[in-house]
Amino acid sequence: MSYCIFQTESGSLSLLFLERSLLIGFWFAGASFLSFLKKTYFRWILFKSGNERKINYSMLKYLSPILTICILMSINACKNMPEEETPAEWQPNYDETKVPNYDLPDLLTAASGDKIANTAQWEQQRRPEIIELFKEHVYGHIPAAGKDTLWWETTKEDANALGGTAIRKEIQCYFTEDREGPSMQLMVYQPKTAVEPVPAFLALNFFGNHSIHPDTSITMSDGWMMASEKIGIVDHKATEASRGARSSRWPIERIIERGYALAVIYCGDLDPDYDDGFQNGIQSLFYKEGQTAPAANEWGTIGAWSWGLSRGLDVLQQTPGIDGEKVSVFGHSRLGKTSLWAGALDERFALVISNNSGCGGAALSRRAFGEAVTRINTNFPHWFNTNFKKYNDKEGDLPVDQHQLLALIAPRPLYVASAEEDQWADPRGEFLSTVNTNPVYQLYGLDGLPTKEMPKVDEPVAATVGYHVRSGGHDVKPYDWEQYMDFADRHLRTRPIAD
Ligand code: GTR
Repeated sequence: MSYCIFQTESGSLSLLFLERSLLIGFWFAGASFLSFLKKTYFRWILFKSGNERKINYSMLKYLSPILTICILMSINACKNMPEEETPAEWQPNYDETKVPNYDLPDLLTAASGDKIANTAQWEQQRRPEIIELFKEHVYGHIPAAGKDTLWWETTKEDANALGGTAIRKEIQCYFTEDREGPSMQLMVYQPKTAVEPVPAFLALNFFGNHSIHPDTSITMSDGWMMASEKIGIVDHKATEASRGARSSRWPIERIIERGYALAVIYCGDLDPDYDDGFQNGIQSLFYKEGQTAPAANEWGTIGAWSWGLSRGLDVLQQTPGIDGEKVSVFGHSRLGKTSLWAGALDERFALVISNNSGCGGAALSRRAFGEAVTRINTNFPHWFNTNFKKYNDKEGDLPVDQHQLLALIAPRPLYVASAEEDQWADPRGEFLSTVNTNPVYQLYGLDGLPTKEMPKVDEPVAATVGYHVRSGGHDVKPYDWEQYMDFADRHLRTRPIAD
């Protein structure tokens, strides 16, 4: 993967000079040709009228000053050229020895310089301050204005899903009074035999709710989708081939067997994942009179997705059979960045899981290892707010780093997972960020992550904070889910599951 940024090497400058001189030369040649045509035309008119006289070609005497001006202008254009004009390759750094030296912003020192010594100070002073910084500089503020209407209806229910072991519901959640307005579909699988409300995992998915299981009775999502032949997306629309195309990431039968519910939402219902200037997502519901795009410090797509997760939680908390106090928020990759932000903002989430979330998720930005801020902002300008772009190639200037995002989840349980081959997401940066949350967990008298050493591959470590680096690449595997469910068992279950 490579892309161009621009640099000012002298070689590139001479090339640019040549290019601009040629261009100006072409303009001049064009102008001379037009002037020649004009003269020939007049000559013909004069000839026809019998008044031909000697034409004065003295214009040629202007040629040399014009050429000189052209060359001077060209030199000047190159001198004044903004720094970003000469293309060069951007290369990710995968070399630990080239990771810049950095100091992480201190979790327990407030902006005022006050030392945070107890949970009250953390909760009343430092935590809100850090949230504010993330809103202002990274994920954006959620506009206060807007119609925050939410109502829902169950549009489909299958009481015998998964061979009779589960109930499956499709719940349409509307954000305006009418059904034609923007809405999202929450699909819930819950164990059929549970005798009491069960804990649930809530997550966004990339390709529609129907992509997580091949069951043909699941309503196919008709929204815009990212192009993917492999998943069966044609012209940005789901086709029958996309049914269950992502089922390997969602071991639903196993989740049900272990006594959990699974609730999913297609992220594109909230904001389709492309840069359209925020016309088609839920952001427009929040625009003030005359506003056409979020302000520089307002939310982007990740902000909108995380807002949607909280609306999903609103609904789940009122869904019979679900224990609304025990909902874990889960997300992979860009949706892992989202689950972290949702979990940080919405303390009703009982447990937070980030799977391979990388840059802008669990990984420390200051390491600039693998995907870096400039790259993510260039490829996905709509994910974060506009202010975040100020930190392209300037991670050290960020007033926050990602360990602070993770620490906002304390004292609730947090699990971060990396994958060994997913160097793009910087597994080491994800681990360091996770372990650096410990001071806040310790304020609560809790063990955060019980190790300072990065654990070996496939050897999970966990106390109130859990971490593993799985063998293999960027993906969600049954192995990951087993760790998440073990972790949730430890933290959310007070008694054994009834059969
Ligand atoms: C990559 C992006 C990552 C990650 C990933 C994903 O292209 O660079 O930050 O989010 O996509 O979401 O699968």
